[in-house]
Amino acid sequence: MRVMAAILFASAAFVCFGMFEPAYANRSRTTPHVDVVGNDYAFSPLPSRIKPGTTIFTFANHGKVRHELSLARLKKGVTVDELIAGVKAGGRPGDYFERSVGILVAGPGLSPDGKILVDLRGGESYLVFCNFKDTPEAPPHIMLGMYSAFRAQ
Ligand SMILES: [Cu+2]
Repeated sequence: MRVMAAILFASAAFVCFGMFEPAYANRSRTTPHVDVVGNDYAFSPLPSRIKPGTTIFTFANHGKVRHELSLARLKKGVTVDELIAGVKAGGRPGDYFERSVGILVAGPGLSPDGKILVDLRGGESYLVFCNFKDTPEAPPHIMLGMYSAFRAQ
């Protein structure tokens, strides 16, 4: 349990790394990045707000099953609570998206080779989620709490 708390703390720290560059920094070398860690079945906490503009998302799977980091921009006015309620009622997450931005997939204990480079739009809300299932009958991981949202602001 103590090890788990340490991992979660470290994960939260990674999310902030590189996001608050000083004004004098060389922008071409310091594209802000958000390093997201996935566990069974949650993502490391994301900031509720992330600065708009070019941003890199990375993914590391610290869990024991395969996970994805799926990043989507929500339709205007849609809240995460509405989306989750809609999915619980049998809807698909995509019904609430303006656009799917990108997907990273990683097996247990692994990171994908790629990253997501996204131009975050100011005033828009984004969802990070995993829609994988452990078995065809099991609920998708988003229903187990594997999602996190933020606003580009
Ligand atoms: Cu998952």
